[in-house]
Amino acid sequence: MKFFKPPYRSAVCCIGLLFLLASLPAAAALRSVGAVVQAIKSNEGYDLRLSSGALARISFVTPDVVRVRISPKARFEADNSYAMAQAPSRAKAVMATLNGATLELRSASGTRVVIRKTPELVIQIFDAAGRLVSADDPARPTTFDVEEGSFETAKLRDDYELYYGFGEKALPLSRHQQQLVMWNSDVPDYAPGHDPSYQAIPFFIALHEGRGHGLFFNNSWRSWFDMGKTDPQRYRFGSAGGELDYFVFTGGPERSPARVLSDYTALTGRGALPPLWALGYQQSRWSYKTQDEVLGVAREFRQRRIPADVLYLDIDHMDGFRVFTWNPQTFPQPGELLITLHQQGFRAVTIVDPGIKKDEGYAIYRSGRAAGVYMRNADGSELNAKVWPGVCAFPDFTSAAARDWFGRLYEAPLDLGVDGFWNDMNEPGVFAPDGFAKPEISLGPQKSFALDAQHAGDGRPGSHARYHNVYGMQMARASFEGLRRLRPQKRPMLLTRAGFAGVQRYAAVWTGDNSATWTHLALTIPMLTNLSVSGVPFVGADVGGFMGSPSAELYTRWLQAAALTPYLRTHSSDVSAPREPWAFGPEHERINRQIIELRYRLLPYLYSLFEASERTGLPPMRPLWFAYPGDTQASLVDDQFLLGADLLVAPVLHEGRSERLVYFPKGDAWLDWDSGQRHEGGSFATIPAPLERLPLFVRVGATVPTQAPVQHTGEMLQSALTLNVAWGAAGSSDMFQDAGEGYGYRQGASRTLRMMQDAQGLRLDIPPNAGFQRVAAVEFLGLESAPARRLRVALPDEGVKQVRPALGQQRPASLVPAGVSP
Ligand code: MIG
Repeated sequence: MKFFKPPYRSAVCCIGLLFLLASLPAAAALRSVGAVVQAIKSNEGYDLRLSSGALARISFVTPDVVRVRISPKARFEADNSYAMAQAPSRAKAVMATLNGATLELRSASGTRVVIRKTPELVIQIFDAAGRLVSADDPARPTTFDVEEGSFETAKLRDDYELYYGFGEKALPLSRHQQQLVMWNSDVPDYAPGHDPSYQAIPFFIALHEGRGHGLFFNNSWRSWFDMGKTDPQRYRFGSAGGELDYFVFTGGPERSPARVLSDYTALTGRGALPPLWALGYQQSRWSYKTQDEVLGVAREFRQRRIPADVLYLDIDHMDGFRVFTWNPQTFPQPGELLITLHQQGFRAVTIVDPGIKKDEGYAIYRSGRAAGVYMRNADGSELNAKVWPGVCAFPDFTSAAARDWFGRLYEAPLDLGVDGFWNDMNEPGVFAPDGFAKPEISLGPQKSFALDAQHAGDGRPGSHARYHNVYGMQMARASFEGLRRLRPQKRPMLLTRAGFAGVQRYAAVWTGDNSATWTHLALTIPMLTNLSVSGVPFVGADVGGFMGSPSAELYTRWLQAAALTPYLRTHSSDVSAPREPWAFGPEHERINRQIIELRYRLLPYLYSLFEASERTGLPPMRPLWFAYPGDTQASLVDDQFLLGADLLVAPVLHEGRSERLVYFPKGDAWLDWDSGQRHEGGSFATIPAPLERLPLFVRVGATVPTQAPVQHTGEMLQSALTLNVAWGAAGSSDMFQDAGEGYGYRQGASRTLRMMQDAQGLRLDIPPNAGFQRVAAVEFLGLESAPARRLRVALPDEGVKQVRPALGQQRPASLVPAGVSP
């Protein structure tokens, strides 16, 4: 690594500094932090007084998580980050003076922060094994523009260090040599490479020589990162305002990406288990325009026996786009519509935008004004901007009173029977003053509130420049908390377009207005896996691409690629051709049905992953590098992903293909889900993939539950489970079951089955069945014997403790009942 080591190269540093100073206009108030003049123990950690007058505060959140804050005015705000799930914990640390020039802060685990005092503060972080994790660039000390409030800092990097995360970015898989801007933006029809996008999450996981670490920049202003683009020797980040406050996640002794993400989500929160139905197939369009049209779509799904759980009502269901109203002409009986949908096993999700039509005849507008919940301009007047309804006012979601007011509005649709909600336009996006004529405006930061608009900031009043990036997640919070209060027995199903670090506590996220192109299909994997490793587990992209109309082939391939992504919804724009799974002719309808059936077959597995995600912060959808950080070949694979630890998904992402190259990550062997054929880890293979086939592989040693196909999740209880054993290595898997709704599982109303494979066979630990889906069979994949690589063994009851696959012979496998020790 090119990281510096003592003795420090102060000459290089001074030249760097001179160069920096020389390049600045004389009047700029840019100031570097200076040398450490005094170290004082504070109740958070250690405070370092700096010669510039600034104050640095270094502390441990846990023994493996370091927090660094630097304030040019030597004043820190009390923690109020919207990102954090709660105030960060504190871990003990001991300060020692190494020599006159160096201090060292050490945690209980042996993680060390080495502080060089002169000529400029330089911070290096080492893991417990003494390996360098992160180091300030001595040539580019942290600098502040005291007048403007902006600042930046720089860290050394190695050419081979890769970066993942940063939320939702239409960028390549690894963000090395990329510049990224954190500014939530409504970017319809975004081109691949366009940045910023709908969701800024200033967190990344770095990967270098198989080891991970993470950094979270706790700042909601417009911030930026340059991950070695300007200069491959260093990465830099900074912000237009606020505090320099960041957390370095060392990854603990294991230095694994999983550990980094677990520590990051311990700080910013974890996505809660959604209701089971929210994992089913969902059908949307902008818009199903009448209640009869909606009923027609529902009927078609059931008649054609294409499984589906959810139908969406986009903005046209409203009366003149007034949120929480219904169009009396086109949706005259919404209550009856919802009853009929429920009878057919469907749930309904309606869209809710933040803009409240400024209309004296609209009770909700008047109520918000009376309650004083709307955003204000700098001069104190009500902030107004045009969106779908015309001129609107906007709740200030950084005010508890506004969130409470908004949350209560959900009572009416809940009473009618609406099951879930969809928060759109909450970057916030408003119509550009000149319409969509100028792309630089329609895709630019001007398409939002003025930077000097006022927010309450929950007791810390501030400008929109400060709170823009949290507006969307605070809207989702208002919705989520409202739903929790109104229906305490139900898990909210909420979808949001904008968000910030911590958005996972409130909502699922979709990647906005993508396009019906093959390029956009391929982009879904880097986008969704990077969102996943940014702490957001429930993610998806509009199937088929929102803008435009996909060919039959593109739609089918897209559905296939999305079938095993966490959130699965077909959605399209107001001018797209019809896009129901049957809209592309009978041959495609048959294949599309099979794809959705595969999703439903694997729902018990996917559901278990969500339950684990609530406990661990590990996302269901994972990039290969995340699970196999030591496998260099895996680090840039952007056209495959893992679903949990056990399934490898390799969709076809290009037109006209009937096969594709698949990489099998090192350290595990893999079985073809369909043929049972074995592939060794670290190898490539060309896999046949005609239109009807999704290349899917299961990790040898794992056991993956499946169910017989159902038409919707409401039928699952009647459908029995099969445990699919990927035969050939010791290993174990768990499966979680509960009621699929409500919070009983947090009080023990659940069970977790454990399936363990060893040379003897499959050992089963199946707790008593308190009304859950029954396990009816075990199926072994990957057997070498004739006549097939697959062997199905029916389980007479769940009391069976062990199943032996009877290797090498065709006789039935043997069962060992409960109570008989193997
Ligand atoms: O200005 O509600 O991304 O999913 O269909 C467009 C209409 C507003 C943007 C969302 C899209 C939705 C559409 N909305």
